[in-house]
Amino acid sequence: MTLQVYINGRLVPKEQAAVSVFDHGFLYGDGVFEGMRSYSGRVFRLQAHLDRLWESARAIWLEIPLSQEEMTQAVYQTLQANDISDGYIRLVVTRGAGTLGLDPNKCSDPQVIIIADHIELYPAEFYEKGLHIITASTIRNHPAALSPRIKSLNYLNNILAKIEGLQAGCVEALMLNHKGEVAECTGDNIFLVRRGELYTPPNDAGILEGVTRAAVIELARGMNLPVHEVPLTRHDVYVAQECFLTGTAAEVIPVVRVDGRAIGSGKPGPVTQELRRRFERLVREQPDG
Ligand code: PXG
Repeated sequence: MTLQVYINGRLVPKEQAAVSVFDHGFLYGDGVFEGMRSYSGRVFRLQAHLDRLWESARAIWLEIPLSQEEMTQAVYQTLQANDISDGYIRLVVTRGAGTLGLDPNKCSDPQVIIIADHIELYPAEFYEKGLHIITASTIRNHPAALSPRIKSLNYLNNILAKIEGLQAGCVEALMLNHKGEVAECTGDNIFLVRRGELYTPPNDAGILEGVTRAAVIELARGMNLPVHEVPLTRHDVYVAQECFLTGTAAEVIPVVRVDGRAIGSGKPGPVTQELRRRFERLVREQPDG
């Protein structure tokens, strides 16, 4: 069966789902997006993803031509049309077609696209053995240039860091912020365990406010595990007992080596494994929203 893509209120076969070459999303990366997952037919934390999409849009002066209720219906309609219960959902809102100039006022028709597909998971081995990552030399966008809190269609910053990681044989790469502090990875947030407590960079450290990150913080608090959202340096990473990443695609994934150094025992640690187990339970239990 051909994948059906939602575009501006219609479901069409993927070959027909297209935007104009004059779309400012294409010409300038002028738009916003979300990546979400559904588990057993329910979208995990849909409301949090919609809120982030709407905030990203507001930050770039883009009005989404749908209500959140309409977007919710469209998301489920797209999942059902493709008979997907465990999948990946990409929401994209572009500025729409305009002229070859920058002026967003010349764009009249924001494009709303929903793609629901089967998810490509990391191999089980990555979760059992843990990831090796490196620190990229490409830093996260300076917040005064383009706030990392905006999930915009311009991901070049992260793509350049991802290339550095791939060239070093790593599927993820650590990015620092403009102050040299630890920010996040190219598509995942980072956590450390030290003396049995959890550490993660704060929202103003130049990170995307991850939905998975927020869920893991809640889980940790439910385990009476103190969570510190504080600025971190690479030194903190190197001396941590455990390190793991969180993200919609990876969920909770252990990191066992950073820049060639073993983290803690060099094996996935007990806190990481317990949080991963609890997260797996949470995504299956979670009511809509
Ligand atoms: N940081 C960045 C820069 C991200 O892009 C996260 C952290 C994790 O956020 P969530 O809300 O997912 O916990 C992201 C999320 C992809 C892909 O296709 C990227 C993300 C999510 C899903 C898929 O590479 N980025």
